[in-house]
Amino acid sequence: MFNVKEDLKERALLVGLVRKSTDKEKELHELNELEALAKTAGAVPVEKIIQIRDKVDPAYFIGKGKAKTLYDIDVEIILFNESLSPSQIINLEELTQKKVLDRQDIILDIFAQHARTKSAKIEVELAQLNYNLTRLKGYGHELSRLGGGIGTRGPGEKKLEVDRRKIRKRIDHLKKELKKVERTREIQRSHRDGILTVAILGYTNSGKSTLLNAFTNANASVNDQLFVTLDPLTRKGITNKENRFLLIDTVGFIRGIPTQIMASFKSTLEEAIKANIRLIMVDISSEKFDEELKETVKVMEQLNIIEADNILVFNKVDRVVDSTFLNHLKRQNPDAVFISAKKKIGLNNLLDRIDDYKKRFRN
Ligand SMILES: Nc1nc2c(ncn2[C@@H]2O[C@H](COP(=O)(O)OP(=O)(O)OP(=O)(O)O)[C@@H](O)[C@H]2O)c(=O)[nH]1
Ligand SMILES: [Mg+2]
Repeated sequence: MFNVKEDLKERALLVGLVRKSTDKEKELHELNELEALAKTAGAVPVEKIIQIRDKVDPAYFIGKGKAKTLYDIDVEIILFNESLSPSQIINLEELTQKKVLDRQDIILDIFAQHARTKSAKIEVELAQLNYNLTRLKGYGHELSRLGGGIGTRGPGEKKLEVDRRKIRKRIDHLKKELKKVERTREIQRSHRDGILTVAILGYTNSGKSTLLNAFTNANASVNDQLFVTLDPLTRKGITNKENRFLLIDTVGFIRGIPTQIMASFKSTLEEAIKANIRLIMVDISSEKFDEELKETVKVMEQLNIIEADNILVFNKVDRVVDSTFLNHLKRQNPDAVFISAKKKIGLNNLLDRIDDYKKRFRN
């Protein structure tokens, strides 16, 4: 049957660039992740290409010759795996006659669509407007070039402001609103005195919300998509020794997370920063789980929480069939806890670890 809705979706070509042909495999993995991002944003990825070049072309990123060939590909969007400069975007759009977006655009678009609460909406719109401002700098070029669809909508499907003067005014307004939200959160936190707070951090799709649901009756949204959770969600949990604790689920991380997002999500991440313990979730069934852990550690370093009390949690053990791999990982990470949040395996060990911290917390 002819599917009208599907037909209205924007088709996307995904483009990656590598400096050496040996980096192709890693780039392909990243393009697969970009494909998941594009789908989550509502696009239909139709093709992936990887260009090999010693150096990035300052004018056309992948080089003018290669860029020219993209004109003939039947898609609405060309999605690049790296950030593009404003002039590269303009040049590429002129040459290909298609909408050109980068990794940050697509992440921001997903965030805009998934923002539910007032604070998440403010944070996302702030990040989008700040990102767009950097692109308007020095160019008379208007973002209205994008028309509609992915890359142009703010939270609640509202069209994003494109006028530079109005963007600045809107940013000032949003910042004031965010201050109010932060004050409310601060008050809420001060009411929690004496209860151990445990935040769940980790790469997107690692199973953070699944763990929250397993430990509490949170009913948090769980989905095999990226960035399902944006707002911190706090629920009460209890250990086997009847110690009460507060478990906080929060926004996931991803490679190349826009710095604007990091800055805007500071108030959301504050929940994790201020928590007594952080569970660092890793999906060990992911092919590149080590890279994902590295990315998480990088963000935690930026937030200055890497030296604090953290428990490494390897999740989705039920999906690992290779016991040699699992044993090797256990030997390498003697302090980590291995669980399946979904199948409820190893959860008691994790609760016992929280109890251990609770003892120290009291003293
Ligand atoms: N097999 C298996 N799947 C799991 C496990 N934990 C989570 N999942 C699945 O992994 C997917 C992502 O889980 P979520 O809990 O939504 O992950 P998240 O970290 O909250 O993701 P975001 O909020 O999108 O960043 C879902 O399809 C879950 O059912 C597990 O232990 N085993
Ligand atoms: Mg989640």
